[in-house]
Amino acid sequence: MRRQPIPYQQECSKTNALQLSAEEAEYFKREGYIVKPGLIQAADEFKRVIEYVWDAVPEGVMCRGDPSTWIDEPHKRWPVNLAQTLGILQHTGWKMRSPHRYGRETFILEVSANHRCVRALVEQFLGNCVAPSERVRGIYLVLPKSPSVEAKLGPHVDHSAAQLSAMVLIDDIPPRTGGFTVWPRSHVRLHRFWASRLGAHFNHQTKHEFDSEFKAILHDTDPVEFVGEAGDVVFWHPRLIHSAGVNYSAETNDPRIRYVIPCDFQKSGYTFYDDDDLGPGTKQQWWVDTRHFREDPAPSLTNMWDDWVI
Ligand SMILES: O=C(O)CCC(=O)C(=O)O
Ligand SMILES: [Fe+2]
Repeated sequence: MRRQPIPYQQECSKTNALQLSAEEAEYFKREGYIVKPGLIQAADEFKRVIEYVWDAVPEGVMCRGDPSTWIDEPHKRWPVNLAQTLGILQHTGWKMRSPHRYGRETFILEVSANHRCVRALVEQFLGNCVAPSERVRGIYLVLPKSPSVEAKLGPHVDHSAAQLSAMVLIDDIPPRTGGFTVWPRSHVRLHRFWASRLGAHFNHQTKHEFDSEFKAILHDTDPVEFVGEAGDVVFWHPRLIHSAGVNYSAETNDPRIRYVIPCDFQKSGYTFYDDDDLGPGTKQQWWVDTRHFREDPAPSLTNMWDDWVI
């Protein structure tokens, strides 16, 4: 039996939202995430983002005012030819993203990756040499699952080459409503099995050890599911095992959709290159704003936090 996710509860003392305290920095290093509640105060802009999402929904797929259309397998009505221009709707997950449009809009960047309060935090993790973001991954939705359908978490690691990632909550997310979910401490436990500190490739000589540690983590670690309110931001280490949550809200009298904007950050000044084999690049993982770089060293027992200012 897989462990059930525990809804996030604030674990660090309350601090000034714009400051990363020493306690929060230590917590982030150990657990792999911290939450900054209410970091982005932009209720009107968040409403606009959600309207923008609904304006893009293709005719006949689902209706904003009729939750039954979110639940009765709308992925089966999703026009296949829209995957490149509008993203895919797979089961209950719609990743609204595209190479040139969705995820690159100035108004989306301004309420997420490039918001001044997000940048203030990024600077306290990585220093002041992170270029403004050119894109976020997109707007990621989790629709309520039909009560008659089984759904499970999909724990995985990303191949993003990012140094720091963030999830911006665009709407309130109650428990069991699809909240982003992580396996705390997995970033540290898996660090040594990668080919480089941040790149997308596994070290193939230790791939079987990676796989058994991955399994052990799922077995011994309770996942944490981020619940919260619009404007909360979860900063997370991109090496964490994570998953979109399962949205059970169709089983309540308040079916609701989960909306988040995933963002990625890295320091500038390196020799960046596209990796067409495993991304990010124009062919693979194009939705990530970070790149591989030549100076990325092999992982060692001591180099996990080199380049960070925490
Ligand atoms: O939608 C989510 O909560 C998770 C998305 C995810 O796993 C990803 O962007 O790699
Ligand atoms: Fe992921």
